[in-house]
Amino acid sequence: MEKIRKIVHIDMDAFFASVEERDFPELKGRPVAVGRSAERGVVATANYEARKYGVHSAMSSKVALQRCPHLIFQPPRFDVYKAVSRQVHEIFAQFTDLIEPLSIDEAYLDVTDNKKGIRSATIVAEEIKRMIRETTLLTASAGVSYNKFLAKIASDYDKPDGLFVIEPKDAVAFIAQLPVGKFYGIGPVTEQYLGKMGIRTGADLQRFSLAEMSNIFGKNGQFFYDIVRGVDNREVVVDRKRKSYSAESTFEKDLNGSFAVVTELYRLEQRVWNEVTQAGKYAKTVTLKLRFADFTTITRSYSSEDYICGFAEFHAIAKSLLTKIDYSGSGVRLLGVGVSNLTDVESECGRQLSLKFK
Ligand code: TTP
Ligand code: MG
Repeated sequence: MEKIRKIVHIDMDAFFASVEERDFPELKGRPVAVGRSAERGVVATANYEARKYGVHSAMSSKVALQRCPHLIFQPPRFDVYKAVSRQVHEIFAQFTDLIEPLSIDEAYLDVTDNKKGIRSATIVAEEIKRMIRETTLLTASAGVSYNKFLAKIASDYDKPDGLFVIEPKDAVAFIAQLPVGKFYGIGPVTEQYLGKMGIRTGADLQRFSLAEMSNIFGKNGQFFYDIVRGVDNREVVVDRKRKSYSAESTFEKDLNGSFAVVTELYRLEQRVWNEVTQAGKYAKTVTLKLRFADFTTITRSYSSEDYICGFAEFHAIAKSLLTKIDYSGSGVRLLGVGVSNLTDVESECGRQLSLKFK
């Protein structure tokens, strides 16, 4: 029989905002967003106080201020967040080498055979949380289960400062009561679409056959069929080198006209650029993706000779790619932008900027 794995998922709580509160104690108890309050600013994250007002990641700063007029904006300090992320990673490495980082503040750990010989994954998770608190003065939430899907859902279930365990025997019942929006890969648009068919919980999904799941989820039918039954055999993949960074949005109402499209594109560019900057990467290639109301999808790429180092250059490239696509006759259903061809090395970027964008 296959050995039951012990997977822990760790996710720092309101990460950037918690670091700001830690370093600026006068912020304690007040609603805080990390980001810029400028006209086109976007909230990177908000503390739990601000979330009570409906402020959340990726929201425009303007809307955030409408929802919470006394919101305090803190400019991001990526170097500090990266340093904390490294400290947390060093703690993980004391337990296992099977670490799969998902983002700056999240990782999966396979602790089945851990370095400290601790039998209980719950005790491993408690230890990690305690060490994170002592070393960084910050809290993390932990999820413990026998696969990645359930461990990630578990860490989200009891946030902040949570520890939630899903035992194999409880998995199917646990999944049954989950709202579909909590499933990996089901965003607000899909959630709404499923809701129209009366599919609201895991139990609703558990009733479908594999063929029916494939009708709903296309090529992901098998994946969803398995996970609603608590089956997820994906391994914890160590040091998966990211080859690209991208962000895309499907719109509830198709976008019409260049103003709307350029505005949304700018938002997506900011998300991508934040991620790339946080990861300390430089990119050469920019790719733009548009899907029209009739589902036709177009992608366009441009590769720069030098690594792109400024947001302005990235924005100029993305915008010039957009001008090559004629979307005047059709609504835009999905918009995406990404960068690839990455390096860690800071280069002499932008040398030829003035030549390229004259
Ligand atoms: P998350 O773990 O998604 O969020 P969080 O840690 O702020 O809050 P939670 O307690 O719910 O885990 O993201 C980690 C950090 O990544 C977050 O602090 C800021 C950054 N981030 C962005 O810059 N833009 C985004 O759209 C998101 C989702 C996160
Ligand atoms: Mg987090």
